[in-house]
Amino acid sequence: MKKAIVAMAVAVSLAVTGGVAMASSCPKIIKEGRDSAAKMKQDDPKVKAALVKLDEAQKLHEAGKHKESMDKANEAVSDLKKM
Ligand SMILES: [Cu+2]
Repeated sequence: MKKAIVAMAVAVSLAVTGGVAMASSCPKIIKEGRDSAAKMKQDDPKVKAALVKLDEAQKLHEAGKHKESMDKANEAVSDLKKM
């Protein structure tokens, strides 16, 4: 029983630190997207669409929805990489 409690405590602390790492990852990915978009044609509809996604990611990050934020930001970054 004691082992189970220790295992749970470890799992919880891993989840917490993982959450913190994720929270600081969104701005990094958003910045990466903005940096690559800045080097491209600003009037390209695909660049504009990616920037809209990055704005959404920023809002999601501020709302504390880091998982959704990172998904959006990664989507924008991979869109930009395809160009
Ligand atoms: Cu975040």
